Amino acid sequence: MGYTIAQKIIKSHLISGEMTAGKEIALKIDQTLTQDATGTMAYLEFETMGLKRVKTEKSVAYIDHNTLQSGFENADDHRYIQSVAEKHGIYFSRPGNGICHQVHLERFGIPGKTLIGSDSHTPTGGGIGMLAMGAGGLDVAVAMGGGAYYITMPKMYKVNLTGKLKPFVSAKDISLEILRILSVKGGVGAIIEWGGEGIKTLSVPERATITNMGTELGCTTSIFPSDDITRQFLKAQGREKDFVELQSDADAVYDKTIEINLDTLVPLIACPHSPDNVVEVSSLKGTKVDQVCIGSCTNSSLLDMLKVAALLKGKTIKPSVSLSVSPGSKQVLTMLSDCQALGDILASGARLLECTCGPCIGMGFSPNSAGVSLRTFNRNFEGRSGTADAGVYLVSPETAVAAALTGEITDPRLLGEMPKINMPDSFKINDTAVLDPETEELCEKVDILRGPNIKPFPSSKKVSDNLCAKVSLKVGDNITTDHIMPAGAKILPYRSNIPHLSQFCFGVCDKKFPERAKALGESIVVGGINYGQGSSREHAALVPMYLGVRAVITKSFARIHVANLINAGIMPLTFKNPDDYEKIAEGDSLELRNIYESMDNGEAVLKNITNGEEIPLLCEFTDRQKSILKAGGLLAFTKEN
Ligand code: MIC
Ligand code: SF4
Repeated sequence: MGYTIAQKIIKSHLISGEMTAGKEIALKIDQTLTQDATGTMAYLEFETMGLKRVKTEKSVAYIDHNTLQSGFENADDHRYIQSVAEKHGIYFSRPGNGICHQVHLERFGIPGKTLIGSDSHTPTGGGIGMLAMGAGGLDVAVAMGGGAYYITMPKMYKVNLTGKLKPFVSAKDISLEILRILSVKGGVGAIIEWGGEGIKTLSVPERATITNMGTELGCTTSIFPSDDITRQFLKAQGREKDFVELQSDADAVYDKTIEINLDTLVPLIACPHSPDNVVEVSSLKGTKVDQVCIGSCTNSSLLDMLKVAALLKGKTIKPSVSLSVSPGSKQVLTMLSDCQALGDILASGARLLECTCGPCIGMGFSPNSAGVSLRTFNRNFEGRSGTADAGVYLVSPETAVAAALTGEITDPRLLGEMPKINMPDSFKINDTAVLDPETEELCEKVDILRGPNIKPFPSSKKVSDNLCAKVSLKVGDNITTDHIMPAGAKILPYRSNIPHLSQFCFGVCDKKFPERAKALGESIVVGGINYGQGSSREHAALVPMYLGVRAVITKSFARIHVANLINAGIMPLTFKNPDDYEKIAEGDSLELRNIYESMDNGEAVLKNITNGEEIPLLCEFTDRQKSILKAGGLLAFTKEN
């Protein structure tokens, strides 16, 4: 039996475990990336390991999220990360150099290598055939220290593309179509390989849009073959030497195959508040639009920006619309400016934002109250934009421009003729905004610069054999980490200050949660399907841990979050019968006895003291996970070992 592309990379990086779907495997990690919103915590964790240098082939620290320096906090965190990077052998991408995923694709990604990043959109690297996965900061810290990355061996899905996209239909519409087909939980436990004749019509930036947004399917990662198109891209980036060809074997076996015919695809749009709430753009024709944002790690490549510039050229946006454009990297911005395309964008009335995440994470440019915002981004979770009652829609750059020009949701095919855009034969290369680390001989001399915003890491507790606690919160299906630990310009600067962050925990669901959880001392949270989807932020586990949450019981979990809970020493448990979710109410007292024995059996019986119900739960953990929980989290476990 042959191998899929992902299986080939896994096989060549396997440290331990069996390559059978559902079993735990340990992988050697070649590259890591961090961004600043998760990086400060990741480097604090790395520092506790007491290592002199990172042990990866390449580790890069990006500053791209917390760039709105409205106080000392973000600036202090940037300096901290810069000094840690310099000291410990990590490349440092300065603020303004671009969004981590875009820059990593341009300058560092290598087909066939493994990459983990403390950001859920790390799978962007799958656009050039990397096995690239999002992870919690602590897992990235361990990988920087040379430790393995543990995942559950995924199932293999294949998406076969046939045909060719019609004008005004683009890669983003392919992403939205697969979300429409599979939903935000349809990829959990799987790696999605993209193939078929249709991929030959897709450039690397288009492929990267698709692997980027694959994250929204909940999958472990997404990957394209590394072929001639990949070679061309790397050559244009002056990195042809990094090219290796990667294809799946003809007799590779997939657990599921999905067919998409590009010829019949039309412009799509994801409605509030979920990326899988997808309909045809034409069905919302005439809906008034207040704001349009173009950029984010999904659609900020040079190709995207050139399209936008060509469509805006010589036109003026509607006075009722506020349009922002954030190029993905300094390279993109420089090339846009060199070819005058930037002038066309600005002349249309657009506002140019920095080459950062910006509005995508609520870092400025929040919509007006009850505003309708069309964004080329990947997430439209409730409240994420920074305006609680805004309606955020996800669209392609083409649909975004159509809305900016007409002031309403408009099928971009009505814009006339699509200008022809070509990928350049060579990109403009200037890596001055990437700082090399200090040499091994001199690194001792580098001082770490710590600001007052960095507060001590909260200590976790060991999982004890018995737990008796009240339910501090009961939530529904598809709760995102943006619900658990919201982001935005006001909160993000405190990512290295868990006590401060804790005031906002579960703010989207119930503002009284922090107070209640604190008063209870220890408590349990109950959730529905796909709990913890979205961002990789380990803060969505560390903050509940700080507030005394000892266990989370759900119908199912998202991959990165469940790992973060275990790393924080919080027990993730699932209902054996999902309907039993109804047998627990907020405020109920729950009891779990003989937890250690239950962990060994994989099953536990939960007693609801309040109503007398006995509820069977699954507590299936690997030996490693059991030891981490018993030690009180991965940091404590790593120190013990
Ligand atoms: C996001 O898109 O939600 C983020 C902000 O990039 C997060 C990381 C974070 O919360 O810092 C992610 O995707 O993991
Ligand atoms: Fe940044 Fe948005 Fe991409 Fe997250 S999804 S990395 S916030 S651009």
